[in-house]
Amino acid sequence: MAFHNVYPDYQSLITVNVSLVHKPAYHFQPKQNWINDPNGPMYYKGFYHFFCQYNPKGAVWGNIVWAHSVSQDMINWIPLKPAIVPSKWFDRYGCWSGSATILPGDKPVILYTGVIKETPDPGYQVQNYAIPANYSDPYLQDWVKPDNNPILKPTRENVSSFRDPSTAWFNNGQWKMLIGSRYYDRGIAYLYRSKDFVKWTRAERPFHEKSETGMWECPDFYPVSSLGNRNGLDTSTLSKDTKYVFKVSLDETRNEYYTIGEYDAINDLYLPYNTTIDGWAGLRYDYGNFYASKTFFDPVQKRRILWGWANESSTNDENVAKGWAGIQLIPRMVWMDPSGKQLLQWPIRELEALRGQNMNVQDVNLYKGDTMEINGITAAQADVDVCFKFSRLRKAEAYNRNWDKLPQQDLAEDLCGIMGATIQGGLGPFGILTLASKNLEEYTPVFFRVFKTRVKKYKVLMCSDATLSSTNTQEYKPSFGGFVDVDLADKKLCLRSLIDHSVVESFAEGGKTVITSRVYPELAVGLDAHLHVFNNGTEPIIIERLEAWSMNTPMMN
Ligand code: DQQ
Repeated sequence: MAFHNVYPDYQSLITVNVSLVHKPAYHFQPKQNWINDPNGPMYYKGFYHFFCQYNPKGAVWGNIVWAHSVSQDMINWIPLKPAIVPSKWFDRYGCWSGSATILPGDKPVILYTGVIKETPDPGYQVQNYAIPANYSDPYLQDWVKPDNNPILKPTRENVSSFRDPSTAWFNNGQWKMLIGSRYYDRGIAYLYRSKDFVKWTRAERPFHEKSETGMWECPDFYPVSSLGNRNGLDTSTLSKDTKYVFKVSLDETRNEYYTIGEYDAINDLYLPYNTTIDGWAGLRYDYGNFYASKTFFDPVQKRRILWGWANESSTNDENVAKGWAGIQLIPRMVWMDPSGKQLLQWPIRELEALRGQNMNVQDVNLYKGDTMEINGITAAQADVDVCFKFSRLRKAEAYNRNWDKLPQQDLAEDLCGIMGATIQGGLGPFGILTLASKNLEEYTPVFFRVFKTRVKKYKVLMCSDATLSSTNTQEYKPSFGGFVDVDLADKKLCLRSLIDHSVVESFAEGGKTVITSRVYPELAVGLDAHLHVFNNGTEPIIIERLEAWSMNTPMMN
């Protein structure tokens, strides 16, 4: 849904009622109203700071300011007043997305996009900076926008496609940062250099660009350790062993993709390896509802953390009626997979402190058509971690070799739509039924199905299918899917799902493939929600180990 559409009739409708029915409990969100992109995450003097795009009036996009919260664990949040709100000629029509950079001497600076005119659609964009009014306030409650703003104006051809400054990095005596843009259908990340963080000059060549990808929003660029090391790196780290990640959010498809590559620090160019697809069919952090993501380096725990926004799948009218829209997904640690081909992601371990009442299952067989309920936990607010084993791969269904000609994301989604959890298979479908109603009128299955290619390789499909999630017919109910890059030598597949009322965030195989679904059951609500494990393949599956926890509710804004 292209939310940049302004809904004049909706954007200033004041929220009167907040419905808690589908409101997530442990995912980041304000008390009410609309949020979108994560902005400027950082750590400062004992607190994690988080900002995001926020409509202070109502529950659809519009009137955008930077909401601000602080936390000591990124799970419990204290709300502060919005940090950046339209107040000057250079941001009168909106304070759009941006990033934080910590300058030497522990001095944070925010770069953000200001909208100075409403035309041309979606607005005339410039780049601004803001600095703390009082560096000794660990909450950084007040921000100053100096009068020498804007620091960057667009060129004639990209006045309305010039936004979302990245975190800056420092090398060869200068600061560097990226701005998302396009030229017709060519997505572009422009690189700017500065010695003083105020006067910026555009590099002659874009940092990276790609035809037929449309406007690049929220570019993110960072180093990752490549030595099988989970430690994150500060954005300015430059070493021979380091690999780089470059991510863009595609306005046209509302998906993101990332590549892994090299950084040419002399010419300030990004060079993706030819082993990763550079285009909309590239790798995704999340094959479901996930957009405008941004990472930051956590200097305390030496890790890189990824934040991503999950929009609602409900209609504008429904959002206005419930009084809120948009959540941030649980912050994820990201690091390089030992294969070097992709990243791995895992919910930050601080989340585990919310785990309460617990259920365990071990060594239980699931034969074709079996479902088993996991009782004793609050299934609408839970964390489930399960590993499935099987003794043979022989029954895996044939993988049609023509499928390889299709973009893998489309294929995965199509297969999940056609071969849902109820369609019997060989090795799979097996997995969990989340947010299930008592008599299974509603449920959101998260499951695996294994295919065998002609060269005796296995293709593992992961699905998170909202088709039957709700008896409400108005919602968007996609069958999200992604492939999981494993060889199955250990004949085992593991899955973790974070279930939180209207969000199911699922991690396969230690974070190789991740899918988030937003769903709004009518019956499987609160204490009427159930959790099951199931197998609908002819090959028996063994639940090697399942642990499920009721999740407690943190302090949430
Ligand atoms: N959201 C912001 C823009 C950004 C878009 C406006 C991405 O800065 O390009 O709310 O979701």
